[in-house]
This record gives sequence, C-alpha cells and structure tokens, in this order.
Amino acid sequence: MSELKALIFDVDGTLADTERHGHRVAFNEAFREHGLDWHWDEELYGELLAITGGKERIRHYLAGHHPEFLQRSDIDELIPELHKAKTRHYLALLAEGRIPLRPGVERLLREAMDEGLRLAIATTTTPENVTALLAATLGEDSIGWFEVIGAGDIVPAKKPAPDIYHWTLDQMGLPAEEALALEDSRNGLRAASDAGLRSLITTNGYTAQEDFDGAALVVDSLGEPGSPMRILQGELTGHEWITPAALRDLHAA
Ligand code: XBP
Ligand code: MG
Repeated sequence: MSELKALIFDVDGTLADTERHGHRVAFNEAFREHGLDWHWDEELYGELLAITGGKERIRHYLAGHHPEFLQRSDIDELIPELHKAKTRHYLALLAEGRIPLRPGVERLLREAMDEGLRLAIATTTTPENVTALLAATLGEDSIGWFEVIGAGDIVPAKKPAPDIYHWTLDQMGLPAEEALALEDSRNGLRAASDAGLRSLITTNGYTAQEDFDGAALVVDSLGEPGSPMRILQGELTGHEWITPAALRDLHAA
C-alpha cells in the first residue's frame, strides 16, 4: 500500500458552502442585470447542480426552461457574458466575507501542512473564485499553501469526468494511489474515483441524499474538537474528527 502524500480538495461545497448563498445569488444578479426575468430559487438550483460549470449550467437551464433562447444567433456570446457578470457578483460576495469555510477545513489544512502532506485543489469553478475564497477566508498567503490549483476550463470536460483530477495529479507528478480526494458531491466522487483516487465525502444540504457508493468514508463535516463529525457511511474507528492521522487510516484501509 502506498503512503499518503497529498490531499486534493474540491472547493464548492467542500471547502465552503458556496452554492446556495453564493453562486446561486450571483447567477440571479447577473440575470437581473441583463434584464432577464429568470430566477433560480433554492430548489431549482439544487436540480441544476447536477450540471457542473456555470456556463454549462446556464445552457442546461435554457434547454429545459427557455429553449427558444438557444436559437438566438448570439447565444455563444450571451452565455459567457452572463457568466462573466455572475463571476463579478460572486467575487463581490466573497470579498464581503459572506461565505465562511466549513467547520474543520482550516484546522485540517494547517495540520496537513504541519505533517508535510502536499495540498492541491481540483475544482470545476472559475480560478478567480478559488483564489478569492482562499484570500477572503485564510488570507492571501494561503493561495501558496496549494502546490497546484486545477480549476475551471483548464480541462474541457468538467466533473464528473476525471480530467481535472488527472490534470492535477500530472502537475504534481504524483500517482493517484498516493493522494486522497476530499469532495462533497456524487459528481465529485465519480471524477475522483475514475481518476483512481479514494475519496472522503463531507456532505451538505444539497448533496446529503446523493449516492456515495465507492467512497472511502462519508461524513457530515470534517468535525472539530468538541464538535465531532457524524459518520454517514463507512467505518473509521478511533477518530472523532478528521485529522491527517484519520486520513492515513482511511487511505490504508
Ligand atoms: C462546482 C460547480 C460550479 C459552481 C459554479 O462543482 O458546479 O459550477 O457551481 O462555478 P464542484 P462557475 O464542487 O464539483 O467543482 O460558475 O465558476 O463555473
Ligand atoms: Mg463540490
């Protein structure tokens, strides 16, 4: 069994609950700004999350709700324009400090670095969204904690395709057996598994009911001293919150 050398983190839903009060709100502001009466309520957004990537999500929404829009001759310009506006609004929400990290995330990152584990990010979201979240929550320097940030359109096929994990592992020069993925969703689990990685899943309100068959462990959060995690699937004895030692046990199991 290979030694655990690196942790690869997803961003949306894993590092922070960014979707419901972050991305969703920013999409709606972009639509309003463009004079469109589209509104993604919390329930609809939960359905749209099946499609990763903001531009891909807008196109999927139009196919189901406003198919006539897809016939417009300028649709290939309109979608990226809407998405650019959405990113601007999302970055403003982050800068206001409205989106905190999930419990245990900062602790685990610091403990992992103290123990010499390598850190990376593999996400579907736009690169600026990642660096802005890190800067707003952990300070500018934290961007440098991550050896590789694989994000957005750097690979053409987004999760659940494994491409972003393949790209990130390639950049690190690391075999999949020496890393563990931290994810929150079925799409993320599929991407990591198809790249040969074991995954720890931390669920959230949008993903708790998903099928996590094949995950090394599913918990409701990383947990903190005094505020233990709840194990939803799998086994991990002797740990009440996720530490590097817990991750090494999972990786070796
Ligand atoms: C994240 C996503 C992204 C964000 C929006 O999935 O699906 O689309 O919702 O980001 P994952 P952009 O956590 O699996 O990476 O609008 O910047 O694409
Ligand atoms: Mg996610």
